[in-house]
Amino acid sequence: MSDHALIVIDLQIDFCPGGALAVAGGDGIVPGVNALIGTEGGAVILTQDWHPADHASFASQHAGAAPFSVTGMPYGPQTLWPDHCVQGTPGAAFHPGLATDRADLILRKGFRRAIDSYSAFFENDRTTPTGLEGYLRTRGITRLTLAGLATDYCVNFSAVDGAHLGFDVTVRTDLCRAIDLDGSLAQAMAGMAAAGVTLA
Ligand code: VGL
Ligand code: ZN
Repeated sequence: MSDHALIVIDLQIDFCPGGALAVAGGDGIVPGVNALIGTEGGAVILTQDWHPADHASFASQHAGAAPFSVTGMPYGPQTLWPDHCVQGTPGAAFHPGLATDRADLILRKGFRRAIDSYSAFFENDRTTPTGLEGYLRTRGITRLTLAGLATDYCVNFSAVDGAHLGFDVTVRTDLCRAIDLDGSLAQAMAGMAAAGVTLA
């Protein structure tokens, strides 16, 4: 039994060039991620950002608000995004080149209208669990390798939460790409390092 999981974060069409919330070079990591999926012996988990069309993280739901501005939510500040990864739309699908067949688990997140979910472990109120921790613990998994999109949002929040929960977390920064809003990438790298995440 392996104690390792590879977690591929949000490698979806909307986060790749041409998508609704495109991350520069997002599609460029697909071959490397597929190589990892093929060589890692343990669990393979894919996360999928999966929002209802009226999700509260969309700028379109806030009169006069511009995408990439910040608003106050009951749980704290929330960046407002262009509509993206709407449930069942082509943009919410995994990148067509991603080797999804080998995945043990596909974990969807961000499906509650009123709350965003960057982390694969907790929603943005930082307390509502996704269930991933229980899945990993009941499988005896203690070591995590993360890759995917975006380095400074969903990868970052997942990595830091994983480390705080006591998992041994490595982020393959060569197999991640960032949005980088107002220094968010530098902040994310410092935050992950401070949390004890190995940046490879
Ligand atoms: C993400 C912003 C909004 C991500 C998801 O996958 O990093 N970023 N939704
Ligand atoms: Zn999202």
